[in-house]
Order: sequence, then structure tokens, then C-alpha cells
Amino acid sequence: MITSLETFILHVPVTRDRIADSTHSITHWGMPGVKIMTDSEHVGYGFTGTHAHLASDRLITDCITNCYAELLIGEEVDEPRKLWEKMAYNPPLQWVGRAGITTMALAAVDIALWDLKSKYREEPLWKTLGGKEEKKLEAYNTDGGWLNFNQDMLIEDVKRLTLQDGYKSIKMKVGKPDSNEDIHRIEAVRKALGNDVRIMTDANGRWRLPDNLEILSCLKDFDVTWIEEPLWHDDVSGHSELAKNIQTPIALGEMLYSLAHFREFISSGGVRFVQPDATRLGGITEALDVCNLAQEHQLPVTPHAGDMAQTQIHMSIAHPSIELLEFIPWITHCFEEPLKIDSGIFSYPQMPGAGTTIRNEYMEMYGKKV
Ligand code: 0YR
Ligand code: MG
Repeated sequence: MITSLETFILHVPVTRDRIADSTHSITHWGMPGVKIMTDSEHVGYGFTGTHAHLASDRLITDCITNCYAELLIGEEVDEPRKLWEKMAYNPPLQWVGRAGITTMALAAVDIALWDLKSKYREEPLWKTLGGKEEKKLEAYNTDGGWLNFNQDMLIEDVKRLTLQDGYKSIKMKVGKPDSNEDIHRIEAVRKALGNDVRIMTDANGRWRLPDNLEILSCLKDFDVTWIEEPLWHDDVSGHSELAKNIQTPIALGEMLYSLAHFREFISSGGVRFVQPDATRLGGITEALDVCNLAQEHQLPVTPHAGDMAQTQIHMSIAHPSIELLEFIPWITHCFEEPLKIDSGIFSYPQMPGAGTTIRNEYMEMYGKKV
């Protein structure tokens, strides 16, 4: 039974001084989250991912403390979905929420509930979700392709990831003010890596139709696996029009906050690689709904890693539509059982729970006042 909740905010430095994509430039990854205490010895941990902006991180932890906690205290945790419904369909919160702060707070809580459920069962979450050990889950690495790297740094980094660390797939950012520069960078990366490495590109919602159609049409020349978030995040009709006009498949989903949002994009034909993020949707519960929806439409799911894959690895092992998961190493060292990747293939986590238990030393080192 749930007895109390305690929130936290961690700001963890990224692996360089600063990294940038076409729209964001950050020095730290934010982890507003929650510990859920029970009347047994078990504690559940859950968190969401942000750009470490303390004022908005506090809106998320306030939402947990002031709105969700009272719905949870005294409840059993055996059915996370039942509690998810109680929180997601709570009338006053629906009135002010359904996307953004309330959903990210819900995600943190939902992940903590799944963590608890698997801890009670003394098994890693992937087993609780029905996963089998036979799957080879591939990691693609995003931490080499930042837009603020000059071309030499970019090449050096993607070479390190592929030649030295053994990744077979990497993602690079695009969306420079001058699109010719994007083309040169993609061409240089393709030349440096040869034809056996998969290259994904990510514009983080930067481009517009028809202004940027030319560069979008060029991507096919470099055998790019997907173009991610080419247009503004909410532009359903734009993405479906674009999909009819370019050969490169479209990936998106990291800025969508509900199953209904995904349904719109999928049914309009505007997305090929579906990218739910369990830390932005309402947790594992709703991310699984998105995976099932994608599966009905025979679309591959490649989750976005707002958790740096730490907890979504479990759902990715368990769900048949996922073969590839994003990875960025920024927060991995903070956990009791850090993720392990060998030549681009994830190892199976073994500790009970959702992989979210944070080591106390890092709680202290990176913790901010909630
Ligand atoms: C940095 N992954 C992404 C990072 C990343 C962003 O701003 O948050 O690039 O979330 O688009 O696919
Ligand atoms: Mg992205």
C-alpha cells in the first residue's frame, strides 16, 4: 500500500560543456521525479526528462505533490493502469492539463508504479511485461551528432561511436540556418562511415513547407534511414503532405503527449517510425498503448529516450514492434544498475524493477531544492 510520495529534481551535466540541436542548447539534463513509499520495504522511483530549467521542473514536482499524491495514498500498486486512469481522468486536472506538465508528472508517477510492481514480483520490468530473453535490442547513439559541433568534431565523434564503440546506427542533428551546410555535413558523415552504418537525421521541428522541401528531397541521396521531426511538432497535415513528396521515411513522436496525438499522425500517414517517449506520454502505461497502435498499423516503433533508455529498455524488450532504441549516455551512471551496451546491443537488466533506482550519492550530488 502506498504511504507517501517524495519528489526530487536532478540536474545532470551533459557529456560536453554544451550541446545543441536546431532549437535547443543545453548544459544539463533535468530529471524531475518521485519516490513512492509503501508499507513494505519497497520504494518506487520514476522520473521524466527536461532541459533542466528549474522553474518548470518545479511545476512538474508540484503537480505530483499537490495533485497526484492525494489520489495515490492508501492505494495498492498491483495494477498501475487502474491508478493511471484515476490520475489521467481526474476532472480538475483534465481541465488544466492533458499535455505537458501534467502528463510529464503523470509519466514520472506511472514509471514509479511499474518500478514498484516489478520490485514486488522480484523481477526486472521486462519480465513483468512479458518480455523474453531471445531478442537482440539495438541501440542507436545520438551523442555524436550535435549541431554545435563543427564538421571535424562531428566526424571524429561519429567515428569514435562506430569504429571504436561498435554502434551500427547513429543519429545526427540537422537544421542549420544554411541548408547547404546540412547537406555537406551529411555527405561528410556518410563518406566517413561508409555504407554499412545507419545514419538517422533529426531536425527537431525546425523546417517548414514548402520552404525546405528541397533539402528534404535531397536526403535520399545519402541513404538516410529517417528524417525526424522535419516540421513543426503539431503539424499533422504538413507531415502527411511531406510523406507523399519525399522518399526518406519520417520519424516523430517525442513531442506528442497522448495516444490520441499519435492516432492522428498515424492515421494521416505522416509518420513511418513511431517514437513514443514514456517520460512524456503518461508513462509506460500509455507508451505501451502507442506501441500497440503502431503494431496494428504495422509501423516500427523506435522510442525517443527522454530517460536515456534507462527505463524504456524494459518496454522495448517486451514489445514486438521495437527493435531499435535511442541511447545517450548522460545519466546512465546515476542508477543502481546502469545500462550496458556492447557493440551497439543492449544487455538485459537483471535487477528487480524498472531500472530507475537512483544511487543516493547522485541524488545528493545533482539534487536541486524542489
Ligand atoms: C537536446 N532526440 C532529441 C535533446 C533530443 C534533443 O535538446 O533533448 O535533441 O531530445 O531530439 O531525438
Ligand atoms: Mg529528436
